[in-house]
Amino acid sequence: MEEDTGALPGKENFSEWYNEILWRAEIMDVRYPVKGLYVWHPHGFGIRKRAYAILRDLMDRDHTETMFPLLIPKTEFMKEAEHIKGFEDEVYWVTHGGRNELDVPLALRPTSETAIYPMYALWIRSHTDLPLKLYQIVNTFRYETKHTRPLIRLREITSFKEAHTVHATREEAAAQVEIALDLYLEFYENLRVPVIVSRRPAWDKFPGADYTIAVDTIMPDGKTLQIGTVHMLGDHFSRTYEITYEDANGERQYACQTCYGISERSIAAVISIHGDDKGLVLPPGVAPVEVVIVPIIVGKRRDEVLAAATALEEELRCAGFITRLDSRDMRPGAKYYHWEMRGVPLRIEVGPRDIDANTVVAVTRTGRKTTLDRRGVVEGITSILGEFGDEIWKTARDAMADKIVMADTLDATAAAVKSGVAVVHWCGSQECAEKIEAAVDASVIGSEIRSDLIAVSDGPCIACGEKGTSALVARTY
Ligand code: P5A
Repeated sequence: MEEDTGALPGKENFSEWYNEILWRAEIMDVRYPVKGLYVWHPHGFGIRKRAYAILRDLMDRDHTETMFPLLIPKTEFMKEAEHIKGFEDEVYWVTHGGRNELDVPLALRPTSETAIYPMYALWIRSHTDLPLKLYQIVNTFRYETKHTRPLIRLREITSFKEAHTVHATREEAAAQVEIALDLYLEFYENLRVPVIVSRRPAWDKFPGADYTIAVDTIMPDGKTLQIGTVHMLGDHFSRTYEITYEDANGERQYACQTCYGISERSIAAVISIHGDDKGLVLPPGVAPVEVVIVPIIVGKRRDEVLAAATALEEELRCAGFITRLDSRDMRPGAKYYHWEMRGVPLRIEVGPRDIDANTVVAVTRTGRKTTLDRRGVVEGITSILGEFGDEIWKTARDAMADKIVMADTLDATAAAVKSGVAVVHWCGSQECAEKIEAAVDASVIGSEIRSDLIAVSDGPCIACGEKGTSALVARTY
């Protein structure tokens, strides 16, 4: 691929910055000729691969991975009324096999409840079969009519992690909602992406759910991005699909269910939250290259420098770092630019002077420079990468805190949502939410807020003055 050496647009022009970084840092190619479908570049996929390895590990603690078919018969898809209403405008239908029209049209899954639950009805017989906790990581298709955007609003979601659990009681299902939220918080802490958890208003819950708890982050332009949702399904689907079990007394009961999902929006969040004007900034845990070694080759000591760099690469690989030696015949400055754009957390420079002094120079992606003793290089890098992860976590949390504004009036809310998220008092009624939304040109996205960056309280609703409690108002992706 040809090397581009132009500067990125400043991150204050976030939308432009985002579009440019996707190709300059080789994350996605947006030229695929179907709207809403994009192609992963290997570097972007490397980030996805590591992030999803973390997600898989978290899920595997307490769930089992599986894989269901992509195609769902219309007869199954159309069974749950609310679910149909929520998704019918977003479904792609397969109607033909070759030149033959199919007897039963097949939906490309927009999500897999209606593929999985008929099978759960066959599998679950007794209370001893419960709880059942399965997940899959698959592609799903949604004919989105809002503006599509790479990694953020896709028509083919390539990395849809969906979990579907079944429980004997509502209490157990409610407890599972909390377990899922904890898993998602841990996942995002690994990605160094700060989040806010809140309960979606009833009209904004998942189609077919009792209630939805969402995980949002705040993007650099102040809009929120929903990067995960956990749904309490109650017995809506179990009644539709006859998911029943025999309890200890021999009586048939409807099961209670939850489901929860994360998509490649998680990768969009990593890119957007940490990146800067020089390119990506990747947390060490998800960087496809953690350490890049750049030999500083001058004159006659070329072979000696390359041998020292190769030995260092070998040592770092053995120590478990994902390491790349960049021995291309290019100026060091061009290499620095290349790897900074791609977000590599740490660059190690090895030149003749370092060989003489038995040192190497380590420079983090955020520009912190340290001279390390060559003998203690593994320990040195381990601690620098640890500190680097903490540094970007703090930067991200501070940036999020700066974008959260307490607002007491509609005017203050309207001002706050121009560049961030407003925390207001709201009585919980749809009528007041509509008033607020019309007045401030943003949405009431959630209440029952959980975030250590937000102090929640009771107070008069900013629309009607009646008793209210803290709620989030934001422009959303
Ligand atoms: C939970 C998993 C569901 O589909 N069924 C199985 C439930 N929930 S959801 O809220 O509709 O989607 C889960 C998360 O997926 C992301 N997401 C998307 N990402 C990219 N492009 C899209 N078109 C898209 N739609 C949803 C969101 O992060 C959402 O929270």
